Amino acid sequence: MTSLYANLSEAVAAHGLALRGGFHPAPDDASPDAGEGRATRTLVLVGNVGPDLWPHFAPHADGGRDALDRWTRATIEPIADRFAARCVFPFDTPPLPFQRWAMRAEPVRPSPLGILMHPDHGLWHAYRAALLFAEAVDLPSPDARPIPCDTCADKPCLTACPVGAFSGQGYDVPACAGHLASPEGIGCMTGGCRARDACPVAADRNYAPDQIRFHMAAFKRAVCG
Ligand code: B12
Ligand code: SF4
Ligand code: SF4
Repeated sequence: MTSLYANLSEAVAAHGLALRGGFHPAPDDASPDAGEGRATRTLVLVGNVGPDLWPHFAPHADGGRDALDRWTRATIEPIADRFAARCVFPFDTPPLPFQRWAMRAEPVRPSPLGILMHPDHGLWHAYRAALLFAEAVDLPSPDARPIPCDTCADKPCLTACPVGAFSGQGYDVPACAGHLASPEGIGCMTGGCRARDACPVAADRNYAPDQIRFHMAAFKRAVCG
């Protein structure tokens, strides 16, 4: 018999999305309930990895605000209904702790850039939704691989930003935003974040150029207004 996880994986893959593991939440995981006041027994993450999402989403990139968030909601809600789950999103406010959940669900840890590093996908992945189940769902075996940052001696990601936004003191968002708003920021706007791009891990899983430009435009709107 095929498992619910396998069927769900197939349902999201039809839209260029991927299951990103799951876990059975404890009280300090801050999981929302599964709807109608029922506790969440299993939380499963949905996201995108490598270039797989873009061909599915690109026809819906309508130039309006939050196009990817709107598409995600329209895509995931019917799947959640079909599998008797409630869905929540990384763009919900106040923000839900998606990165903390990801560290419970799959072998990811913060890179020196802050965004999570995955051993197979490098920095080329993101989270799009969490499905909350009132019934326990069987999950794949835990994957406890270390992340490549642990053994990356040179850390080229830390020196590639033209304005030094990653100095070891965290991410200097105002410095990054100032650069993106200036004429010199064109390199980042068209080629993507230089720091993220400098990472050698899974370089062949980089997003397509159109997807890079789409995310950079959305990011600039978020940090520059
Ligand atoms: C606000 C926000 C931003 C802000 C501020 C980010 C910052 N570094 O200060 C801005 C607009 C600047 C931003 C920028 C970007 N973001 Co952003 N952002 C978010 C958002 C919406 C909320 C983050 C938050 O405040 N969480 C609050 C607490 C409640 O959640 P949390 O899981 O506990 O998160 C924190 C912990 O992970 C903690 N943390 C860090 N290290 C460690 C270590 C340990 C051991 C623990 C326990 C916790 C911990 O720091 C996290 C952030 O504060 C999340 C989506 C989400 N809901 O998580 C995306 C998110 C973090 N962003 C994401 C991305 C990809 C980006 C960008 C690359 C731009 C882009 N969209 O393409 C840049 C790069 C930022 C960078 N280098 O850090 C992805 C990261 C995916 C990944 N691989 O990790 C997320 C998860 C969105 C998504 N859809 O997947 N972002
Ligand atoms: S360059 Fe090295 S330290 Fe930086 S994100 Fe990539 S693997 Fe991690
Ligand atoms: S987008 Fe450009 S300015 Fe901003 S952190 Fe990345 S490399 Fe630096």
